[in-house]
Amino acid sequence: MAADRIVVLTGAGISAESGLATFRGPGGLWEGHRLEEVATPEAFRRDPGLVHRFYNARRRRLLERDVQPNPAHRALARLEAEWPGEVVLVTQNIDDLHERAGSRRLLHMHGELLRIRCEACGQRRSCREDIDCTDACIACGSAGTLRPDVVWFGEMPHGLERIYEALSGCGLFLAVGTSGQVYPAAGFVEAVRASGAARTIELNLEPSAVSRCFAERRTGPAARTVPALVD
Ligand code: BJW
Repeated sequence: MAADRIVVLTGAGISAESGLATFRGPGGLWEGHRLEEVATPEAFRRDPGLVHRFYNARRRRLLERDVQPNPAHRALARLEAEWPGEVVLVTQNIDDLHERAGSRRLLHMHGELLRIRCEACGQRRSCREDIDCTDACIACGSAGTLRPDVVWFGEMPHGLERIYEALSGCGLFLAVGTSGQVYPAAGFVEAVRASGAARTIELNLEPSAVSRCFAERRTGPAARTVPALVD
């Protein structure tokens, strides 16, 4: 049964051809900053205005008409619909392009851009507008306590127990468009290899930090390599 399970891990590279910037490298989202210094709860406390402006801009970009799922997102949705076994899609991305492409069994391990949460009462809600650091929470009325519902460095990613359960004994593990620089996601391939004889395939434009851990590699843009693998 588990050997029929496919686990797919996606990263920023899968959404690049939909018009969303990746993090690292030239033109990356945090160019000129050390990502580990800005994507942290401490950075948010230091300068909440800057962090809100950054996520407001990304939220607005995500909601622009030209940002749409690309053939890679759609191929993974088809895989879920058509594979007779189980497909578990784990994304590090905070965009909603997998949902829009039709994926249903999806886990956002680093949170979601279109959600905010209140640090005072914990309420989470969907959000498609700009957030200001003085805005009040509609549930508890506290002002200045809203933050993007995303996972920064030093915070616990979502769903890890379910993810490791799915990885354990799966038949195929695919990693698409991720640089392999952020843990625990970068360690998933090792966990799979340690737990059984799964086939492991990396799809990326270039070698990642963990390429050597994969048995197979497909090089090229995800919008080409993912449909070629799935169909
Ligand atoms: C294409 C393409 C095309 C481009 N087609 N491909 C073990 C060892 C060392 C350190 C740690 C460790 N375990 C934990 C840590 C600490 C830390 C960490 O990893 N640090 C590293 C710097 C080493 N990890 C954490 O803190 C994590 N939490 C944790 O481990 O909790 C456990 C714990 C907590 C507390 C106490 C005790 C234990 C949390 C990590 C959170 C990461 N958050 C971010 C921001 C999310 C919100 C947002 O989006 O703004 O997540 S950082 C950023 O990096 C974002 C991404 O999801 C993540 C990964 O980036 P990704 O997707 O790989 O993008 P890029 O840009 O790096 O790469 C793009 C790739 O695509 C490239 O390879 C291109 O080639 C490719 N590409 N175009 C195909 N068309």
